[in-house]
Amino acid sequence: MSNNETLFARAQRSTPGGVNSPVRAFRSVGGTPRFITHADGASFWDADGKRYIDYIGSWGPAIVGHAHPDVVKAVQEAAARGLSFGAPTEGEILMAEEICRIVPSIEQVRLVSSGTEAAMSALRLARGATGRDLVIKFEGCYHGHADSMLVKAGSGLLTFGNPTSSGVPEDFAKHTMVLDYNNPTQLDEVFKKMGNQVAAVIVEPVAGNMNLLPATPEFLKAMRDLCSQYGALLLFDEVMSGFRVALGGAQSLYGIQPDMTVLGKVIGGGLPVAAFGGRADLMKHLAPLGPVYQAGTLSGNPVAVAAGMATLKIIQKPGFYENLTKQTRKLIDGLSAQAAASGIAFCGNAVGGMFGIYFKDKIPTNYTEMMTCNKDLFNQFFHAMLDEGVYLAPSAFEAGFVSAAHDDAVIEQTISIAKKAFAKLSK
Ligand code: KE4
Repeated sequence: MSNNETLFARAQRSTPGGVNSPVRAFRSVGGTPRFITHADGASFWDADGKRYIDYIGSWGPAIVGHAHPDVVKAVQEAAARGLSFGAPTEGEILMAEEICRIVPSIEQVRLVSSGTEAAMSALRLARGATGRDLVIKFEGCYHGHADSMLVKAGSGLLTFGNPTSSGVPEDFAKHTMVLDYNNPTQLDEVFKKMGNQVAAVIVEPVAGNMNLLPATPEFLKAMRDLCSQYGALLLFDEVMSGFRVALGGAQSLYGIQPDMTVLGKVIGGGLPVAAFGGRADLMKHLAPLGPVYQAGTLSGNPVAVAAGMATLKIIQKPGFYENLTKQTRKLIDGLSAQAAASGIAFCGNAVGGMFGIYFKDKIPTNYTEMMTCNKDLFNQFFHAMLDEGVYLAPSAFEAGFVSAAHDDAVIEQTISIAKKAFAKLSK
């Protein structure tokens, strides 16, 4: 047995599925999860001492590369001053000011410890500020595991959602409506019928939880206009796209101003920091100022904030995003060329430092098209790459992530490994 297999067997005795987050269990791709011992730059190593080029980067946070010396130093210095105080610190002010400066739609921001917590709190605030209950989300988008977000589309257009998870009461799901991503006509139809009941529309403006699927500009513009017209709030969930597709996130690429934004991942640099923020007139409803309660023991944790601030400093260096975008595009173009040479139906897409690969002849533009990607071919490709030391997201329906440490040598090595992997695929 490999050390990974031994560790996985042992882990399953004390933790459900042997993991602390389901996607890590490799259930979508099969096989044994790799237990990581350490990471550096674009790579990490498993319990058998094998090196991998890492394309998940902790699902986004490791944008400057693993164990970046400036980030490690900031964490060490902060930790030496104490790990957590349960009292305000200057570092939290500096991070809040930095977020408000980088994302102009955010006038005030509250720090929390996970994307789930940030999205859940933002939705509660939207309901408290509008006095309305109904929330609209879109199929394929993921906003963390709060009860009201674990909902799938109802049977008919105007029927309310049904839980996707056991343990979520029907009553919780009925205030969530699930519509089609990139379908502005349907959204318009729903708003015409019940727009004045909608507290908020929450969307991943560049979706990454059904694989990479960018919103069309028309979709986001319709959303913005309808929310403004009917007094609903537009929430951009930029936990994944924030500081990833561009410094200012997807909202800076599309030029659309949401009422609130949910952030996470990159702003913690790998430690637990997430945030929600937006118009000051909305944020004033939050405790201790207003009646919408929200709290957290480790919110704004000084060591996590230190990691985040060090990361935000690095990503603001001149040329950071130009380079990240160039390297990500180089990866996608190289993989596509190798797939074509092998006669495999494959295509790829990229937005900034985020990418999607699809075993399909054209880039999907909605959830239905995404679901027709060849999952079996992806799984074969995933393992052929993993065996040769390239670690992709362990699911055909997740996005991939490039870091500043993915230089030309790393990208070229990945592409040459992919050439062999494509050749192995059964057509
Ligand atoms: P967390 O609670 O996992 O910090 O954030 C939830 C979340 C919210 N919104 C978006 C757009 C997200 O992508 C996420 C989390 N993303 C997943 C990746 N598919 C995290 C990986 C995992 O669940 O282990």
